[in-house]
Amino acid sequence: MWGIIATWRMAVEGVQKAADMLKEGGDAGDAIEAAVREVEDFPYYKSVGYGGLPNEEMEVELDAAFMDGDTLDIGAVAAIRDFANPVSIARRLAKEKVNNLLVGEGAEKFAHKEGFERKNMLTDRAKIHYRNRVKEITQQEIRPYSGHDTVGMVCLDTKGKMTSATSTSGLFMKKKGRVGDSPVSGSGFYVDSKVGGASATGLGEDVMKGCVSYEIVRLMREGLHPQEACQRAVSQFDKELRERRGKAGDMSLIAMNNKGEWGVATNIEGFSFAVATENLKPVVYLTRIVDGKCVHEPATQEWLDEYMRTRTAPLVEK
Ligand code: SD4
Repeated sequence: MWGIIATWRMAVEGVQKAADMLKEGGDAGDAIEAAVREVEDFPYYKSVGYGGLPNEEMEVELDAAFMDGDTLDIGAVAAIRDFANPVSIARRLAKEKVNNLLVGEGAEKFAHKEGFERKNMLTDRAKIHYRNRVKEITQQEIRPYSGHDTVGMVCLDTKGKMTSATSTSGLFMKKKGRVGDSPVSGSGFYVDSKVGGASATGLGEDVMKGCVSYEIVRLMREGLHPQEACQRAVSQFDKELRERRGKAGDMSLIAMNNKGEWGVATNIEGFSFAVATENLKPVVYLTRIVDGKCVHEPATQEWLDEYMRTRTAPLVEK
């Protein structure tokens, strides 16, 4: 069995690419890296890689992680600037014995020495978003921007190896140096090939409070199906946050176990994800919350067309 699951519609081209590799017996590390890079390189996605939205200083600071579920190796970078594919830097770091999580300038120096491609990640389009946002923002609190799209994935190859990876520009207008859940083990991602893996998108500050990706893997280890594990972890933690803090940030989690079974849960309307397995060709699903339970339906062609149209629509400066 092989499979890959990823947050948001934007991941489907990468999922397709990974599926092509996995069905030929490709490695889960290579497949997930190729899939995440595909998202990082597409300039119209506003929360990942090139074209990602900047922090309050108008700099694009990126977070990314990679985990190998066989060895439990982890590599992650946080607040890194001017490199094209943070997920590849994270994967390279995962091979190091020490220094698995590097931030800011240290991460940039490592990437430079390792020969990674430098790239100015701030696009003209992102600059317009920035200037428009500056005009709106004065009294608003910072939260995931509408259409916020961190990519998080879990992958299983035919040898039973599992991997997990994330990549994000974090929250639009975040403070310089702010790091979310995406490069933090157990929060934005976790994977153990003996069980399965999970990954998150949403408000990092809240996801980190519950180590939600690890919690889902823990529940799967106890025998829960990935869908039940995601549902229980997200519902319980959402409730916990509301009881203790009066509100809960956006939280959407995807998971897959080592049999290729998968699950998704969210506390928001409008979450989409992409999945492919040996038995399922790459497909985009939309999740609705019905009586407190997440229900997934394949996205219609109309929805898919509208998604691309709005993502690539001309942008006017306000
Ligand atoms: C963060 N979790 O930096 C990320 C943001 C995100 O979709 O997921 N946006 O907090």
